[in-house]
Amino acid sequence: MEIEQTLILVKPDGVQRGLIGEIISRYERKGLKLIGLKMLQFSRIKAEELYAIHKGQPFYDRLIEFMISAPIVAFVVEGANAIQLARIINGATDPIQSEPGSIRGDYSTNITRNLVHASDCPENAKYEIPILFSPEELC
Ligand code: 3AN
Repeated sequence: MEIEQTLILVKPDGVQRGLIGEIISRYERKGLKLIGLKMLQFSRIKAEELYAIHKGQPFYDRLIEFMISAPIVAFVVEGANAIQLARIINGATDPIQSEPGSIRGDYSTNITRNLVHASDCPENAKYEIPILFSPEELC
């Protein structure tokens, strides 16, 4: 069993819709440990750093504009298989495939405004967490 850390973001739509508590509580009740938490508004530079792997995709510009448009909540959770578990808790990117019971399955119909982000593999978690959290900000 691998103890992992992963970056979760409540995107601007999740903040605006009043779903911060609902989203965080799904991670807590699963048993993942919250080790860092903050609210912020992305600078364009940091949003582009986070989504560097998507540069060139047709949805890239829309994604960046959306992510910098309003405040987000960022948090880091830790636990056994946290990366894969977070993807299951969030649900599939495509709203037609996100299962009821997942955050996107329960609350989103839109592929861009899809409430949450979670790192998709250990390498990306190690790349993404330091973009938003210094080591001192993680407990
Ligand atoms: P996920 O957030 O499920 O890991 P990624 O990492 O493939 O999905 O994509 C990052 C973000 O880019 C998604 N959360 C979504 O907002 C946006 N996105 C991904 N694929 C598309 C697409 N085909 N059309 C529009 N937006 C997309």
